[in-house]
Amino acid sequence: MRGVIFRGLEELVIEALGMQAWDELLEAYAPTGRVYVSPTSYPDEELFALAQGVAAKLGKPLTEVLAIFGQSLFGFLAEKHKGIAAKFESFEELVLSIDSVIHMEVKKLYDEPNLPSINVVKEDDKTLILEYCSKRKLCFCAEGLLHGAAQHYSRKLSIEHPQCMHNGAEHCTLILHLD
Ligand code: MNH
Ligand code: ZN
Repeated sequence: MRGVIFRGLEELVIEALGMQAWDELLEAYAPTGRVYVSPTSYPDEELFALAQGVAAKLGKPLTEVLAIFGQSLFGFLAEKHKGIAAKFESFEELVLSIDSVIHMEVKKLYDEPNLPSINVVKEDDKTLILEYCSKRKLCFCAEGLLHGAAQHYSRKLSIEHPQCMHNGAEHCTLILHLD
């Protein structure tokens, strides 16, 4: 995973738990002297270990921490890549463009990024169906990112997750219900 994702986690942890908590997590789960640089790649296991450490500190399940992280990560990425996120006039437009525009731009900015495959179809005025597939199985993080995007457009969103890679499915299905 890119440094930018670790920086997003760092920002959230410092905000929620303070600088010392982040230093303790680095000490426990990252190699000595680790500094996260946005365009550089670091091992996925390191991100999972840090997130697990955050979960332990908060006494919350990892899935919940990944969802909270995803939600704050949306704002962080949108701020960091203002041009990309500002292209879209609505939540629906943004979500329909994750693969074809947003992550396509990411591929131009970062050398060989590790991105999921995301397919979205519009079911009706209030419903989008999203299929998520990635060997990293970060579907809970994806849910959080979608909630962050909904917040950005002041939309009320609820998500069903009837099919999940964590239960052996070949992709996750997320049903997005808008008000
Ligand atoms: Mn996007 C990684 C989903 C919006 C830039 N993105 C990921 C991952 C998920 C994801 C899930 C984790 C990797 C994986 O699952 O295999 N991203 C989304 C969703 C939205 C989204 C559901 C909107 C909602 N992403 C954005 C926006 C940007 C962005 C906006 C920036 C403009 N995403 C990234 C980058 C990575 C990433 C950068 C990390 C790539 C890497 O580590 O190589
Ligand atoms: Zn899932």
